[in-house]
Amino acid sequence: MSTLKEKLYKKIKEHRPRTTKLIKEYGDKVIDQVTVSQALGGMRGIKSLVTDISYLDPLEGIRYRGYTLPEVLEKLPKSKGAEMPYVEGLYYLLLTGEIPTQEEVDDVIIDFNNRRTVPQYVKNVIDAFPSESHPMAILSAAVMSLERESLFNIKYKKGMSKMDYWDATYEDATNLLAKIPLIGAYIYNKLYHPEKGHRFCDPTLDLGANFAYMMGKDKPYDDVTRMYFIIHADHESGNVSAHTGHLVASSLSDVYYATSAMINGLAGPLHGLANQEVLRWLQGLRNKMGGKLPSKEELKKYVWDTLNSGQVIPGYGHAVLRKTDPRYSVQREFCLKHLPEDDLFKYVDALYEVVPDILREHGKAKNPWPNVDAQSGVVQWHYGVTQYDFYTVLFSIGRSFGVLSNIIWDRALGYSLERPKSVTTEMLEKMVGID
Ligand code: FAM
Repeated sequence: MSTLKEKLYKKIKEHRPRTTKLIKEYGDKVIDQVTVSQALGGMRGIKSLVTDISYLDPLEGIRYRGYTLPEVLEKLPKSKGAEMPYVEGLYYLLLTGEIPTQEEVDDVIIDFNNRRTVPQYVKNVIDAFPSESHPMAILSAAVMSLERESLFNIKYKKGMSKMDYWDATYEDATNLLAKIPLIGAYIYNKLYHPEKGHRFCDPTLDLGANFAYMMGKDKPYDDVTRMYFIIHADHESGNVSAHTGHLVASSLSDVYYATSAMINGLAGPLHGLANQEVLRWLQGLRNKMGGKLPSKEELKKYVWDTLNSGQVIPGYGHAVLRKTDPRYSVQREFCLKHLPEDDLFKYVDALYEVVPDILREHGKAKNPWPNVDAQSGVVQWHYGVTQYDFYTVLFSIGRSFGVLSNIIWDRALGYSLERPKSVTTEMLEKMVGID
């Protein structure tokens, strides 16, 4: 058993009694209530899920196992000369709650390298897609094609004990996480650079560096990759992608079904696809301005025109956050250091000065501040990944680390099949006294 898996099992055995005690001794305690607007409005903010992997505070932003993003980026081990930590180290932190040593990360890197060969039949599935297919549809199908490899399924059919579900789920999840960056790179090259063919992974490189290599991108794209996957990994359990993965897995569908479903949820323009919508919107602004930086008045007009046409401002607002997204700030720091003169970065920075006030004046958005998507595409564009339909594939790869870490723990703690209750409109009317 790898050191990560041993450490994880130790943590699972320590944690199980806490969950059991809560259910057995405090199961009837009320922790929240549900209003009509929540039942009819997307269950906003209803406290009805439990995860220890991450928590999202509306005013502080995300914490992974209690660490803020700047703390995660500062404390996790990095390869020599790298600015951003190993993604493998993040997996260790999300699963165990501990910052790994360099040796512990090295062990995970070797383990991932041993699991990352993508079978030819997956590549055949990807190649079978028409070239105008959306890369998210291809990614979702490619992940599904791997379902035949599920160890959980094989063991479940043989009568695996519930106490061992976590083990088979860990194996499936780690196998998939080792492969999904390579699947993403294969999709990129198939859709956008068929003339270049496909590179084989470099066994001497960690996940982030190898992804950059397979995408055909030079430094610092290895650090861009590590940063991107780390800041997109998890955002507590209630967002569409995280909750979909958790929900599907609650029926004991294996990680391949759950990850494919998660990807499908992330593909929505109000969720993960917003990062490509931001680029589309920025390109529209740049074309309108003929490439020159707009004045503050021209910028304000462009934002108001978008709102008055009934569209949202992509990259702004959030269902939980009520401040600037720390994931935006981390990327902005990177841009200030590496691409301060980038055209699109200047547009994003200029928008930061005008959009919040306009959204406040517009009077609808509860959160007028930028979210992760306002900045993420600009970094990719600068380093030559200009096909913004692909950006949500990058988001999906990062988010898989958080969603799969949660699913391993869901099975370890014996979380049940999810089954909230629905009511009819007529029942709601009676509850509130409408005759
Ligand atoms: N531009 C214009 N209107 C906005 C807005 C924005 N950026 N954000 C919210 N609103 C509107 C929203 O459409 C709603 O209007 P209606 O009452 O007419 O439906 C109203 O303000 C209240 O919405 P809210 O409660 O403030 O936000 P929600 O929790 O309903 O929605 C978002 C949250 C993220 C879906 C919403 O802010 C939005 O559509 N943002 C633009 C798309 C985007 O950037 N999505 C990515 C979110 C990111 F965190 C991610 O998941 N990757």
